[in-house]
Amino acid sequence: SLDVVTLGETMVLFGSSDHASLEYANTMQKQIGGAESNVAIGLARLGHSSGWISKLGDDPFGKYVHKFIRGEGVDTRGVTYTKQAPTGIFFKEKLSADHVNVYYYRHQSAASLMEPVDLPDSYISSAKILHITGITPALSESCQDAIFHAIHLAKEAGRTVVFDPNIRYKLWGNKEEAKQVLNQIAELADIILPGVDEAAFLTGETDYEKAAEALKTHKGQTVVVKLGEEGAYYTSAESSGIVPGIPVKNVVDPVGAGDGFAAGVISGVLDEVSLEEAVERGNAVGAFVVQMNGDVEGVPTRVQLQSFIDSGER
Ligand code: CKP
Ligand code: MG
Repeated sequence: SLDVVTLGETMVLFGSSDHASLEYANTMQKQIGGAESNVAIGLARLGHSSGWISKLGDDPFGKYVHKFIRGEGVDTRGVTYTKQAPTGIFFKEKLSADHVNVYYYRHQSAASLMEPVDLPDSYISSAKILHITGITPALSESCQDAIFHAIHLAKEAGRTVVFDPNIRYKLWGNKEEAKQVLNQIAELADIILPGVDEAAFLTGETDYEKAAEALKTHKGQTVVVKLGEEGAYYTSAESSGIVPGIPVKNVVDPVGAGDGFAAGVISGVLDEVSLEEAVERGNAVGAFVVQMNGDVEGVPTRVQLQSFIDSGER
């Protein structure tokens, strides 16, 4: 059985290396992006076993996504194909290093057709950790059902559920629905990893310590609020505190930082280090990701991460 299983949509990503609006960009690079596979790849590079479940279109892009993820050492036995819909794609518009827009072409994509019967039940329930994000339930009704089914399987088996709200307003019909569904998932999760704005949106509390408290609806839950450059605030039944961010000399592409952070935290949880140390690892992986073009290319290997932490060089 695997350390971590995750499920979600991964798309082909077209990004321009020019700092220009897509209206004027002339060349595009073909890469991939998807929060859940970013995490699975991150974990694989850090030496853990991870599996990614999804549905791809029976098209060249589907095969490209599949091969890329499998090539990173992620288990893809839970991937299925459909002829009913294409693999989703999206475009990344980089106006400056920290001003990035994304444009999705994923409505009614192959992954949006995922439903509970597609899920390999014992594959999910046997993994130590289930990682999910708030993107998947925004894709379709059936994807929302699939997420709740997966959570149910993991909980029945006594596994740990890690939830990154990853709120994508472009995908949700309305904000109220997003708030309601994402809070419902948060209540079921053991570890919740919101960004500071997401925590405020979900709870109505702008103070992140209060928001983190409000997200803890039952004993034993851990909340880690990502504070961007400032680092992260963590709180559990045992401890609370801030782990300062790692200043980065040259931010090239911020997309994927949250997923790198999640991979780092989960890696720490698997290694049974303290929560503080797990959050430090999350910050470090996030710092790597933003220094490289692409959503997942910058994730370090275990060796790179260790020498970065040891060198104290930031
Ligand atoms: O929160 P992050 O910047 O780490 O998430 C980035 C990913 O799945 C990206 O790879 C993209 O494909 C997505 O989030 C998304 O659907 O927006
Ligand atoms: Mg995120």
